[in-house]
Amino acid sequence: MSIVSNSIINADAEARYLSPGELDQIKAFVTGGQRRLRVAQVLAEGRERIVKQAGGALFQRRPDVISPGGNAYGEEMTATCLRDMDYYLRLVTYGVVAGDVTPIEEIGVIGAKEMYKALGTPLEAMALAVREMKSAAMGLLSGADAEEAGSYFDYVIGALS
Ligand SMILES: CCC1=C(C)/C(=C/C2=NC(=C\c3[nH]c(/C=C4\NC(=O)[C@H](C)[C@H]4CC)c(C)c3CCC(=O)O)/C(CCC(=O)O)=C2C)NC1=O
Repeated sequence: MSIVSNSIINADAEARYLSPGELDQIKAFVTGGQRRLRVAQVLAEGRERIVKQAGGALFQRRPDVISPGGNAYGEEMTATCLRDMDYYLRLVTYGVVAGDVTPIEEIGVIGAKEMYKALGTPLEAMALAVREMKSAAMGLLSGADAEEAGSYFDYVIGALS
């Protein structure tokens, strides 16, 4: 949920106009809009490169996950692993656009740890995969753009740790 819809829901629940404080927050959200859209676009356009580079780094640091007995062993499982990485990158772009972690939380965080435990997917390796995607993404962004995106990657890393 973005700050706009959230503020409206809160204000309407009390049948009141948006407060000056809420309008200020919305103003900041709108002012940062161009930047957030630019960041989301860079990440979306760089998705293949980001996932490929981060996947390579992950498998180099955790060869066990793609070795016999590993959760991502075999072509199909490795592809599923890379797909999950792309899922989280996509969710990061949702967070960037919304300016809020709620979409990431609702789509990909609630119940995720339990699910990965049930699948036998090592959570530290999953978190490492997202950390490697952050590193790869940082190579495509700079300054405030990198900071903006970085905070959503950090949210996912924290949520999977
Ligand atoms: C958009 C929200 C969303 C998420 C997050 C999601 C994750 C997700 N990952 C899954 C499997 C999986 N996820 C992985 C991932 C990995 N294994 C490792 O060792 C690595 C550390 C890691 C890659 C970095 C693997 C290998 C499987 C298949 C496991 C299996 O079938 O035994 C599954 C089980 C069903 C399936 O195979 O598709 C789900 C639901 N699905 C969703 O809809």
